[in-house]
Amino acid sequence: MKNYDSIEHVRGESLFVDDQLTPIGTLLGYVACSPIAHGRIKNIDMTKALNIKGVKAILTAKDIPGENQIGGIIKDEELLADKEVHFVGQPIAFVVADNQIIAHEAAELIEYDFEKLPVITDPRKAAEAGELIQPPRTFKLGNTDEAFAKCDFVFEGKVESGGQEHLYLETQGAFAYPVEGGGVKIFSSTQGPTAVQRVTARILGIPMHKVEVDVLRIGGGFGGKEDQASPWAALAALGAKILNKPVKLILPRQQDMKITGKRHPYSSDFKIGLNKEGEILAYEAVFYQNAGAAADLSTAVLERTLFHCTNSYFIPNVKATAYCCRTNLPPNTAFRGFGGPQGMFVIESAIAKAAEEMGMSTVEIQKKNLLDEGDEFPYGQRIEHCRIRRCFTELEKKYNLYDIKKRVDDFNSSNKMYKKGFAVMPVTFGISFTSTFMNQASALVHIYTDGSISISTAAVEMGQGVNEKIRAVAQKVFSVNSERIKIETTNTTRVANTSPTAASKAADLNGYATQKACEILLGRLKKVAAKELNIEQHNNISIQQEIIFNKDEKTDLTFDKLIQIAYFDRISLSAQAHHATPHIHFDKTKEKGQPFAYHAYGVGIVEATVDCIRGTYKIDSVKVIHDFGKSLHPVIDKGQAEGGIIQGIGWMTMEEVLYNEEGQLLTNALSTYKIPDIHFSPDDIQVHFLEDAPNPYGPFNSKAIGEPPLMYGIAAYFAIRNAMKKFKAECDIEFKAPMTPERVLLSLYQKTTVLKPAN
Ligand code: MTE
Ligand code: LUZ
Ligand code: MOS
Repeated sequence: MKNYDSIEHVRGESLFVDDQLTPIGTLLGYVACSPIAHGRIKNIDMTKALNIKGVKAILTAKDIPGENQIGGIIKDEELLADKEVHFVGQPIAFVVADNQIIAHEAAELIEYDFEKLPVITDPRKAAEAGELIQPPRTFKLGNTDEAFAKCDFVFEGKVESGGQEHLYLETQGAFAYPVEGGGVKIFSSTQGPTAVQRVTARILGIPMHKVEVDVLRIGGGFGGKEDQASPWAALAALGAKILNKPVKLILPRQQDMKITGKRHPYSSDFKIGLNKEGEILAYEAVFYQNAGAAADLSTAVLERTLFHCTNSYFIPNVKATAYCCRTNLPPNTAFRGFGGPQGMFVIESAIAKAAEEMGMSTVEIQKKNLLDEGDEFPYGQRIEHCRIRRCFTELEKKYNLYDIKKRVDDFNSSNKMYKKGFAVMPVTFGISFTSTFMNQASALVHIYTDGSISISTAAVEMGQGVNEKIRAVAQKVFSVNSERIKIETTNTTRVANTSPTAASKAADLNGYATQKACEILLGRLKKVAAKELNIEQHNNISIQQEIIFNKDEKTDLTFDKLIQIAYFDRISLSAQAHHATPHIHFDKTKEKGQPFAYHAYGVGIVEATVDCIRGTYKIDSVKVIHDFGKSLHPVIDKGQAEGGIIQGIGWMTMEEVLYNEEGQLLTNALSTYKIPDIHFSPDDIQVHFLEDAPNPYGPFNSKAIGEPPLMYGIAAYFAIRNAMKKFKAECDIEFKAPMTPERVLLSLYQKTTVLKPAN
């Protein structure tokens, strides 16, 4: 169960964009960016910059031969700002020089004359000012007004969740060179090679077939390179095309942090109604999403917030409205969970508030309202193969919640200044791109005459192990040694019209396409073998570990020999196949449909200890039962769960993206933006696979894993909150994440100066 990539990573042998050998004469680029968040460009003076020796060109909007437009869903974003700038860090000019130091120096010498315009950074203020990227959307089930009137308890509240920096190890970048006929070849660190191809073709004013994009692997993406890798590739291509030279652009870390978008911060309101028993009868939520200065993927992210606004619960009466608010921040973008986590944090806050006010346990309310088979989501889909209760039950079997509570209570009664808390987080996450058309992929498989196999798909390897999963699929079909199988780079000339590697769907979509293509080849090979062995029924032929079998009898024929025979028989040893997820649809005019092929399920418990004098805390343990389906690669899947959990805990606790009122990013380095390191990570992370849980909608019964585990991290906020309540029961703690140590202290001590331990 080795993941071959990790061996090369450790040896430093894996290549990323900046490691690839480039021709002598390759030029380096640097992006000159807006220093202000909103204004009109009155003049750009490049005299001083152009005088620097080694500067080859400074390109602006006027140099773009095609359309100066990079917007994916909505065409509202320029590659290089022409007349106005809308956020600090918006690209205005592209400096190309002999090396990056010169390019950077020249960029600093460009002088701008702006007429400043008002800056909005707050999504609620943007909504008030009518700065909406699209009209608000509402998902509805039942009738909340009638239902609230019948509730024994109704609570309202406000919830805030912050942004999150992707912090992929490899920063954004691309290398491009001109090719014969006016085209370009691009090596990009992107999750979406086709997005890069489309945007570059538009910028250069050439057809897509003149742009070839190749991705070997990327050093992490986490959503940050689903759409936002395109501008850097387009700039490198623009430089290459205009100067007729190879051009490389790698964003330095601080610039990457400053100018690229992040997870969307949300500000939300909730209203929850329950009966005395703790059943949730009605729920309303209003989400204000901070989209930043352009749409990017915000409208799709917002939609997923609505899809996941009730998390793992069945609520008969729901009304959720979401606003996509335009502000003067860098356009925010996809980030693991894609708006789902933001929606789930709000319903979990509403439940926590209800539990606190009603004097019930949160877990009791959570459990009482879990989804059952056939329950309807506010978007019309009824849940099938629902495993959320099974996960809950299994978790309780493994870890007696009463024992945990007792242990925590015992600790709290014998400690004055340190307090412990725990929280449970169920996760139900819809699997499919919510834009139905994106749920397609294809694969191209070649078998060479020496029996080695080459597989190209749309999937981009970004550390999530998708290549190993595709290899596993091919190996299962052919029953040959895995060393025979090579997963090729992701390339738009070999595999066209690809969806980005995103939505946790890469292994599903590309796995199915690979399976199909391999089965086509296997079918041909069986016929060749039957002929060779003089057997009538080619259906009786199988390959078992490199040997050809007739029924259950071993023959003398090996895979190598069979390939040779097929070749001399002039049988094609190449196959291409396409896969599209069946039975999914969504009607945006009604906001109803069946957007997801299936759901991912799991339940986690997080325990934390808070130092109530210093405000610091430790996440003690994370215990999870997760439905992995029948895993294609348990080592990778477990790693995905652990990584996602820690990333989720980071979002909820220590990772704080701060902008000042002028829209300047204050947390633009690792000194000011803290992410969980190995010392912060819980010593005890136990991820268990839900047993006997094949998924009929995944290749070989496997299940998507990339994003769902991030949401267990939400329990970290509530574990810390619960510990704080043990220190000071009457403490008014905002539903505001991240719960940084500063926020812990401010919450505990803002209103009273006298220490009053709760027990
Ligand atoms: N794991 C690593 N190591 N690096 C990444 O960039 N991205 C995550 C997840 N796991 C990511 C990762 C995100 S946001 C997604 S959508 C999925 O991987 C995408 O890959 P998959 O579809 O193959 O699961
Ligand atoms: N990207 C996308 C995604 O374009 N559509 C989605 O539904 C999605 N979901 C999760 C992550 N990325
Ligand atoms: Mo992941 S946010 O779908 O790239």
